Amino acid sequence: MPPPDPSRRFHPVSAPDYVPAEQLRGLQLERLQRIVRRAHERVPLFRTRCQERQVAPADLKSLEDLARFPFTLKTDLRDTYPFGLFASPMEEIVRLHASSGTTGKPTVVAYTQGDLDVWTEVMVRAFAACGLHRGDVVQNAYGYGLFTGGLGAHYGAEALGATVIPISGGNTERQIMVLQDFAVTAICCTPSYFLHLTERAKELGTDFSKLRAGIFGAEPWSEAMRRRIEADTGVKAYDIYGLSEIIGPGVGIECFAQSGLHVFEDHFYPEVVDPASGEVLPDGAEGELVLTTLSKDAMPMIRYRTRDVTSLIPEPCACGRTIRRIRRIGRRSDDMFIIRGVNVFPSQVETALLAVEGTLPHYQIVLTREKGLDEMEVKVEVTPEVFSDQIRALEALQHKLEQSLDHTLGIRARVTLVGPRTIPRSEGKAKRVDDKRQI
Ligand code: DLL
Repeated sequence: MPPPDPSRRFHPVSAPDYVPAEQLRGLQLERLQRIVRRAHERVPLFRTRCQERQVAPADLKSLEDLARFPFTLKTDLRDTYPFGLFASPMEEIVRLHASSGTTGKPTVVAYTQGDLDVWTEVMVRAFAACGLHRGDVVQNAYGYGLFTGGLGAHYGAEALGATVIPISGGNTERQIMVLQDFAVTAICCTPSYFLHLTERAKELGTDFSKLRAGIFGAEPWSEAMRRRIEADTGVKAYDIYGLSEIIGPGVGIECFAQSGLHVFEDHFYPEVVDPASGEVLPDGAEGELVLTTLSKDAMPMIRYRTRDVTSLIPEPCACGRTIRRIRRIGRRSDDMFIIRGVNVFPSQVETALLAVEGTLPHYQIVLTREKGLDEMEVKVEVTPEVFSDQIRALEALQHKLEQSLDHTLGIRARVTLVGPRTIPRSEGKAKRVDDKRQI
């Protein structure tokens, strides 16, 4: 690896990934006390919740005391839409991003310049953990825009001193041309998109001989998928995790040992709780990941329920990092699914369908993977009157529904109209999503 460039603001080698655990706990407590005070002073919803639970910032004397504080939920962002959880005045906020909410409106997140610096720092540490350095050519195929993937990876790779190609998502043929012609050594994208890229490249008779690392995340993927990618392409596939509400990508990443994701615990404090009772579980036990931002000023998140299911790995890692790891996230405790990197809640689909006249509230979402690309079909029942209509009228309705879905979700889905009472009724929880995607 080339020597660090002293003119760079962030030095992966001086990162606190290796500090002794005791020192790290001290730092976490100090930061936690500050951020809880800040949220209590500036965010009315948090203050009210604390009062209801009869707990105050002064009660936070140890890290374990955090368990006495209230959770923050995704619906809290919706209920205070758009800016209700901000703890900084607008003049100090330099960036907004957004991700899918559970219904029509997105959830909005904010950053001060200091927050962006923290984000860049954790992304530098993330890239360094999987062996990237100055001289690497990084094709950043995460979407740029309101999604945090593009800009998060961009700033991190640039601050690391790598050469960034800000290609964003989509346009597969151009991605393949750039991968080859620009001698790309690392790619950032969703694992399913990488599968699609490699399938298409094979069809075109192209290979990516210089590509050695993929930084894949934003959706669940499996060990089997990693094995497939690595065997087929020779690219080392690293899992990166993050979520907009906490910062974006860079909450955690795998190191060369590829056995769990190191969480940048000096900025994001992890707890794992029982999804039903909310009780904190011991290290090693599987449950829902709850994260608290320790240094984010614009929008501190105290005990944010991620709905991502994992466990904390207590054993030390072969790489020597002292920051703890979480197991790869395979599923969620709610019904959100991710398609082509976009988060979708069935409730959003429902909102979009019911906005159009002539449909019944019975639908099923079928997810498949064709040539490595995720496809979404929505089967929806229509009223008997509509169903006996002319084919033209049915086509028009189908088109309207597809437009409504595109408008609400920001992705294309195929709509199939079906007759009344053809979608299986359930006796308990409706199974809205039939996920047929393998690996
Ligand atoms: O997906 C941030 C990100 C961008 C992460 C690029 C990694 C790479 P959101 O759009 O807010 O943010 O979606 C967050 O995506 O709660 C998980 O359910 C899921 N997710 C993200 N990374 C992984 C991963 C970005 N590595 C939601 N494995 C999270 C499994 C993941 N699920």
